[in-house]
Amino acid sequence: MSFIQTLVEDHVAILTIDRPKALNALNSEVLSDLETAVDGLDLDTVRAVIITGAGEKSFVAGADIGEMSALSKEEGEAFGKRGNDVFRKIEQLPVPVIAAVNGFALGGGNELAMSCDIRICSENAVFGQPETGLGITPGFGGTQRLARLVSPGYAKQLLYTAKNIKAPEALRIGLVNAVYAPEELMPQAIKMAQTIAANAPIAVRACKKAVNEGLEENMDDAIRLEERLFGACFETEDQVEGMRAFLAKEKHAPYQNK
Ligand code: DAK
Repeated sequence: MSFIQTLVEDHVAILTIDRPKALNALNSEVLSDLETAVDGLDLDTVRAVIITGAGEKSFVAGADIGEMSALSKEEGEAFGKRGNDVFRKIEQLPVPVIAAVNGFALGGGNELAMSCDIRICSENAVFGQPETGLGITPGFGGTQRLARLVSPGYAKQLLYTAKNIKAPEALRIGLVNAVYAPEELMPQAIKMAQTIAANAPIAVRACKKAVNEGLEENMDDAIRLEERLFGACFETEDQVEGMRAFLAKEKHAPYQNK
């Protein structure tokens, strides 16, 4: 039995982390199951992914403290690499990934959410990097992604104080894009995923690549990257149909990923 439930409908995949006894904390098995679920996505069909947590209380309450408590230095580094490899795979999935944060997103939970392209959350969501209070640093990319997503100063405040923040503050600092009533979170995540899935898949993938890879480059190289990706969209069936329909004042045919 897997700790990840996968549901695919209408080009949208929903991956639910399902370990409610430990508030969906990430142990090695959950990480392996998550990687298997991500590897198993049929990217010919899936155009957007949602990651969420089972239950109403927690997205992911962090890496598993019980499992980490007895690790040696070498094992700690290996555990960090394990999580980083899986989260990097999520970050580099060709299709957009939305984190629907339905409660606690602490430590590895916040790090998982930050590996996704877009974060939305419920009103009861709580974010934080409690690691320094446990005698460790974040180990699944938290120091790097947090400093890039919010200001370096705010990231350092969260890292050094180990204090959690609630949904409105996460919204204020740009860690999440929107906050919803708990019962609205998944419908809104699905609506956003379906909107993405209805757009031309080659163009959407190119946007993800342009933003992610461009941010690692200087502006001249980043702009060149955008030019190449922009050029590659032309002569695709979807570009031809999208522009034909606009000029004919018609609704375009469903995009084919071609
Ligand atoms: N690990 C393991 N079990 C956890 C857990 C976690 N992170 N969080 C919660 N649980 C378990 C609790 O132990 C409890 O289990 P039982 O006692 O029922 O068996 C069950 O979930 C329910 O939790 P509570 O009874 O505590 O529920 P409350 O509502 O009272 O509190 C809470 C909810 C989320 C505020 C509290 O559970 C809590 O503070 N949890 C720990 C949150 C936390 O500190 N998370 C960050 C973990 S550190 C690295 C690699 C990775 C990382 C760092 C370094 N390297 C390799 C360098 C990542 C680190 C982290 O993520």
